[in-house]
Amino acid sequence: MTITITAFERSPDGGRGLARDMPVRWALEEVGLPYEVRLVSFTALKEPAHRALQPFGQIPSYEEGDLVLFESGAIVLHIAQNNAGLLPADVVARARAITWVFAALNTLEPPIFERSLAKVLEGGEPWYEQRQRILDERTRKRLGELSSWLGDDEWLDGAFSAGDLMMVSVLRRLHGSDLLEAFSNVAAYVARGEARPAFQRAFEAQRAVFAG
Ligand code: GTB
Repeated sequence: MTITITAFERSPDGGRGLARDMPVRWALEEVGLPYEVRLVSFTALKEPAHRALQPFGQIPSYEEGDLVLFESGAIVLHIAQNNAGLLPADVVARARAITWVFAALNTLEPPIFERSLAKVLEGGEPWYEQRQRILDERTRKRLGELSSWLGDDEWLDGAFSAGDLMMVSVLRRLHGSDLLEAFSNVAAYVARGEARPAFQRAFEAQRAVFAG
């Protein structure tokens, strides 16, 4: 069955793979599923045809036969639950891996996302520096906690899983700041994720859109 996802026709990140089609592409590459990409303009995102797939007028959406999904986390979990490679077979280990998907999206991402949003939306405000310091501190706290958990391990909870895929995807937003580099084991963890052949294929595919 053909899988079709949506992605930005012109991503504001200039091909750095920070938009949320990237974890979906990466998951599909990890499990070896072919997929097609429908590129959507900012105008088309808000039109009824796209909102029928993604109620909030955003990318990514995911179509597989009659099944339509949105929310990158739900899409990655769907892919992981129905194909080998991203979730362990053992029930307990599987539940732990799923827990890390939520930890990435619900615990790590909020301060990281808020920080990058503040830069774009509030960068010109007189109080921006002060706000940025607070958001940096919140981010640093979570990175410190993650760093302590990870220690010298390769991945968060045993073998590479959807939890690592989502965590690395979230942490990549910190590239260009000095926050990630302050936690050398976390920086090395992100680099390990980015070095995976499936990540590389996904990254090149989204970069080609921007270059093309
Ligand atoms: N919770 C949803 C999910 O996880 O799927 C959020 C989806 C979402 O935020 N989509 C964004 C979008 O479509 C693109 S990824 N925005 C358009 C709109 O809302 O009108 C967020 C994003 C955008 C740009 C960059 N960047 O340029 O670096 C990074 C991330």
